[in-house]
Amino acid sequence: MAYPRQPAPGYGQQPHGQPGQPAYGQPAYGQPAYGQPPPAAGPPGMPHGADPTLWSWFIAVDTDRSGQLSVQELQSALHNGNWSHFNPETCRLLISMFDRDHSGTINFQEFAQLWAYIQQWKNSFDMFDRDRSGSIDQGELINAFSQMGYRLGPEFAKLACLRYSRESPQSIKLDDFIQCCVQLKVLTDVFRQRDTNTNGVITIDYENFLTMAILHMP
Ligand SMILES: [Ca+2]
Ligand SMILES: [Ca+2]
Repeated sequence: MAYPRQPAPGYGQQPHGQPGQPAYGQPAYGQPAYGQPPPAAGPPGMPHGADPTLWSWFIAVDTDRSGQLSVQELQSALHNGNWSHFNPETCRLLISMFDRDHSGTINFQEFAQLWAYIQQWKNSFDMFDRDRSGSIDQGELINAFSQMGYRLGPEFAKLACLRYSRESPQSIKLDDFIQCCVQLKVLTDVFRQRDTNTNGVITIDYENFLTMAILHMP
């Protein structure tokens, strides 16, 4: 596998904008556009400006009525295209990314951001799933890495398929794809911080390697 010597634009990023950011010129999430009437009152307890559908969903999966979603509760809210639930590792990873107050659970506001983030990955996933099979195979993964700005060879894509696929023959569902891309990005960012002359090579001793792995492996 080769580390990109000259990162392409959007290196390691989703092709479509930044997670959680509204598109330029779009109203922020949950905010009415200028000149639009305010949204109708939603279900009881709904935060001001919230999406009523998303709120209904949140309270439906918050089975212990804590106002927060645990890994298990989030798992029951998230599905792949074939209606299989997201795997617990991806749910844990997503919670760790959006749990701003480090409570180990996510509140409604954090859930809304997480939801928007997943929708962006879903759009990318659908674009990379060229044969519309509902999963990403090795060939599609090679193209996905390339489109995201990574310069990784077919051998790495083969390994990633083996690592992240839960099925035989190997194919990657949306939850596995998100997990793969998030981990790849975090580890690439850590590598790049040390690769100060951007030649794709770092020198690291044993203990530093373990420290890097323990601190940064999402
Ligand atoms: Ca809860
Ligand atoms: Ca496919």
